[in-house]
Amino acid sequence: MIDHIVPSREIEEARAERSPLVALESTIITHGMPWPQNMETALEVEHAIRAEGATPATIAVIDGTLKVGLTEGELEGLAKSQDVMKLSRADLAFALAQGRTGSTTVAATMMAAHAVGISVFATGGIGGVHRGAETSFDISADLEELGRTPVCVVAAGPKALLDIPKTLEVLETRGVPVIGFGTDELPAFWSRHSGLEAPYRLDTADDIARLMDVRTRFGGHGGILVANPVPQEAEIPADEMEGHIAAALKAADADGIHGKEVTPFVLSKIFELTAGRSLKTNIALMLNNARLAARIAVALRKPVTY
Ligand code: PSU
Ligand code: MN
Repeated sequence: MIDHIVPSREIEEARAERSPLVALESTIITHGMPWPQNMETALEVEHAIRAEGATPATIAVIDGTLKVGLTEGELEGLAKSQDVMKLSRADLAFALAQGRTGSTTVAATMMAAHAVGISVFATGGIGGVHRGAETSFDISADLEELGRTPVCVVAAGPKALLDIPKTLEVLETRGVPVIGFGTDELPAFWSRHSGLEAPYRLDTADDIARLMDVRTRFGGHGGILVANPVPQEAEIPADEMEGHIAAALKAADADGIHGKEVTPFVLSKIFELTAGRSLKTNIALMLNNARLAARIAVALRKPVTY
């Protein structure tokens, strides 16, 4: 894969200086948020990471090249496009081989980040086990990737449209530590509460860096999921969200939506049903995750003490 990756000059310099880097995905830009909020958020997120002393590395495939670190023009091209591919592990090589343009999901972003030595990544919410997976078998490749690729993913929990208990079970099976950041409860993306206990709790970026350092000493280890609750003032309570989620899932079913289209469809339906409030929450949690990821990346560059 490394032959197909082109890091930007800024990313090359940051790597040479061993300065802290944070990977960012692009599916949230192309399939997760509408224009122009997607572009505004992408820029704000990069700014928030710089303000913490780290360098943002947004990842996407542009005309068959896997780019790490995008120009503002490239970001805008993606944010405005209607027809770019959504690339997970199964799609990445195809897009590169065919010279296509596409955004990377959590899974594909983890692959690219790891290939260039970036070990911290901020997203909104990871994919997981969909409700009804016992018949549809729809389980996001994000979980498989967390099980195999050593990158720390900072998210506001699994997206609440999923089956969260089953998602936690699969993460445990795949050997992925799930850490509630500053909370005993697993957050549920738009809401701070899921009613489920987080397997572990840590309260500082240094603690997360120490966990990553210890895990690096294991052979063949995968990723870590840091579940960072949405800020209180931006949250939509879980009982309120549940009605919107049920309605959006019903609409997806009625429209025959399946496979990789489910998540983008449901997110945009929920945006309509909440009259845009879900998007404000998504933006707030994304910024919150970017800041924490940057702090972890900075903490990783300090000597670890035991
Ligand atoms: N976080 C968001 N919005 C998103 C996503 C994450 O706030 O749209 C994207 C990520 O790229 C994640 C994908 O990998 O949704 C999950 O898609 P699927 O369920 O098809 O695996
Ligand atoms: Mn799926």
